[in-house]
Amino acid sequence: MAPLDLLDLDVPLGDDERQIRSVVRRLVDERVRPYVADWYAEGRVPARELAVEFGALGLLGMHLTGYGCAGASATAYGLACLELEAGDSGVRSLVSVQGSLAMYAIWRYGSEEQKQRWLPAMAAGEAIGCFGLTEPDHGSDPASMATRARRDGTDWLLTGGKMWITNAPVADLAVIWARTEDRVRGFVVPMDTPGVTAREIRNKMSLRASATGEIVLADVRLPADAVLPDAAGLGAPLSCLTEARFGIVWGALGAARDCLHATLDYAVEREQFGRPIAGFQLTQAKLADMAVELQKGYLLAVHLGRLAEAGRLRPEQVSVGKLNNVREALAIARQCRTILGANGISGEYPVMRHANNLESVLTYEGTSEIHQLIVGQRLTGLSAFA
Ligand code: TGC
Ligand code: FAD
Repeated sequence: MAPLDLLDLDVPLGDDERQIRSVVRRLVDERVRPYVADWYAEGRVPARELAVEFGALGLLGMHLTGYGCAGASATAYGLACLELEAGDSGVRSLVSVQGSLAMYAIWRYGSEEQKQRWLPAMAAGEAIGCFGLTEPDHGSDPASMATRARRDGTDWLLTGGKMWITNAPVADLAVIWARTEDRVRGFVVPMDTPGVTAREIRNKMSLRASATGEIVLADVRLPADAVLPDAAGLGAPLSCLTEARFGIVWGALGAARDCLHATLDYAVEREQFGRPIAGFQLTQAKLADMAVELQKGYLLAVHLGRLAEAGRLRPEQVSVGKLNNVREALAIARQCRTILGANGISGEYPVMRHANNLESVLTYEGTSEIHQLIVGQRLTGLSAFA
């Protein structure tokens, strides 16, 4: 975190964790930072190239074991997410969706055959996955999904559609969640299966360095072994979300840190009324408050990481982290923008890009309201969802 590290936050980290962080930070400095403003402006990301490079470094499915995955600690995975998102939330999303959603679903719920077929290629970045839960009419409430899977002999027929799916336009496979006669089940769907189409969603004002798409499923015929055998019920996709939300708890801090770095540099250099704006008390109050929030968010993330490593992390604890860290990261990004004045809205600085990205991060993987309700349910024992 240095030079924003007021609390010696590295103390609880192991050598391997610091090393992974350094490697990812260097990768982001070399392969993301110099180009990302252009990708963002042009609304594109070289997903395939990046996936292969990330795969070579073991970043894809890095917290999973076997099948070519690195088997890193939860904290190491979190640190990698932080560094990736310091580059851009879209780049972290590419890695989250691949590792925590698509690969995790297959790793946790797939057959041995499915794992052998997909996971090594996905870990290497040679196959890109996406995760289709959200639908045009069902976002926060996936239990109401309209996508259906029905039996036709031994085959499955999939009908419906998924919306806002990260990586869909560039994916080789999708993990699609659909309602069968009795419960929600997951299917591994190669994107070249007849009846599957993916359309890129254009004109996004946020997460522009990320490919987002709509998937249409028109009577898609799948063999019997396309179903994830161990995924039965909505708990299966929701458990995948817990994995990805954990990465976001960390990632959001990276975007905030990058904003604060840029802003500190700027405030020290920029002079008004004959002195650096960093010397004004009002600016220092903003900087101090933001640095304090960043440190608190980091301590929370490390705590959740250690709970995960002890096998004790509960979904509502991840909600505490996602709710707090994304909300605070967005507040930091917006506050940083004020310190940059007019330059705050310029693409020459990363601040507005991060702020815009964090608007998506606030919404995806469970909106902040949904996480408030999850925490509220835990506190009161009462569900306020419906
Ligand atoms: P509910 O009755 O509460 O739960 C159904 C079953 O699931 C279990 N469960 C979980 N298990 C693991 N992890 C979790 N986080 C879980 N949450 C619930 C639960 O125990 C139950 O099990 P069982 O055995 O009793 O059946 O379900 P509900 O229908 O009332 O919904 C609860 C709610 C609203 C919290 C849930 O639907 C929700 O989280 N909604 C938000 C949807 C969401 O986050 N979508 C994200 C889509 S993916 C995405 O956005 C990717 S963005 C790209 C990127 O990550 O970078
Ligand atoms: P809605 O559910 O319609 O919510 C709209 C508003 O109503 C929100 O403020 C919400 O908090 C509020 N609200 C809803 N229900 C309640 C309630 N019970 N009480 C109080 N307030 C409520 N999905 C995937 O499956 N895979 C992906 O890869 C993926 N990638 C994404 C990438 C991007 C860039 C974005 C923006 C979204 C992505 N999503 C993905 C979808 C994302 O998960 C959903 O947008 C999110 O879950 C919210 O659903 P919604 O947009 O339909 O909003």
